Amino acid sequence: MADSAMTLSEHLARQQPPSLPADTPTHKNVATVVERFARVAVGIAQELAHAALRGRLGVVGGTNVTGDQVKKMDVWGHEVVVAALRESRVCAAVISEEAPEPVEMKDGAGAVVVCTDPVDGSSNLDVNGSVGTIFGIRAADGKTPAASAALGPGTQQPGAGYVMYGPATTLVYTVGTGTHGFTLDRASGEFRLTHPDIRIPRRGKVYGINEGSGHTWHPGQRAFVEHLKTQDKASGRPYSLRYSGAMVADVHRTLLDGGLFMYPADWSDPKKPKAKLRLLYEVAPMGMIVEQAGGRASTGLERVLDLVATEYHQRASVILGSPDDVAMADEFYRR
Ligand code: FDP
Repeated sequence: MADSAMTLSEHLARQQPPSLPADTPTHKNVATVVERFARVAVGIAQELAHAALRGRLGVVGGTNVTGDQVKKMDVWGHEVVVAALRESRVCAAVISEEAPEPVEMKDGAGAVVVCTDPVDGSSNLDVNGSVGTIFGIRAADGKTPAASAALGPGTQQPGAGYVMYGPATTLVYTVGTGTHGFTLDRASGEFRLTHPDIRIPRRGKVYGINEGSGHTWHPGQRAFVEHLKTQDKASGRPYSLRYSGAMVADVHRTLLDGGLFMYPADWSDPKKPKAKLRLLYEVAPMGMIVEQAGGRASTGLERVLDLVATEYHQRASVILGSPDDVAMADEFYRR
């Protein structure tokens, strides 16, 4: 099967994205970005496999702009992703978790702005757990700084994707024509189509959340998780809890098996709820991927793709997954 399945490039060439506003980049530019991420992912997967042997595990010291401890692989991942996107010549700017300011690319043709978390879930690195790369694509608008074009709602993304580095390296992308999954054939270095047109189950049996923070949640969130844990055979409860601590791995499981991935905000001060995950390069791309698979992505109070970013490293809460499960979560927030 592996050798005959369609390659990522062949698949991208067959997509006909829905018509987008005139200022959106061409499908070719968006496809170029997806292919660049695929190419760089082959190198990241290899580096991850040998990181302990090459002294690449551990922290560099210091925290990034969003306050996370920076790992050596975070810095290396940022450098290789930015270099690959620069070389593609279709990027006007890159917004990366590991750079306080966007990287402007004046030498490129500049059709797109890419938002990325090059190595997401990096607290899993030192324990040989799964990690990922997430990217969201935005149309450049010719203005300076170019990165400011990314400050719109997630509905304006012409494409998004992620790579999961687990037992296999998997790439999942959407350009608005469904959500499609590919597996890296390590022998040839090609990503081949293994999960065409992923459809998330309408309802699941699993939820993923950091329950240790339960005391900080919105009352609706607390009541909802209690509901999921309460036994009721007729409605398939209790749900099981699965949480890897890496967004990519938790979203990937949710996409394939259904259920929920949730990272709610800290509502300890209800006047200033504090979210953790980042809107431009975590929540919005994953929101598009899940919606394109027939799922939903919400904050509990609104659709995440309608959230408008005003800052590059803005945070947002997220409840994503099976449409009926997310609708149920929204209902608990409204009560
Ligand atoms: P990490 O801090 O390890 O980089 O992006 C942040 C993220 O991982 C997500 O990948 C993950 O879902 C979440 O944080 C885990 O946070 P908690 O440790 O607070 O559960």
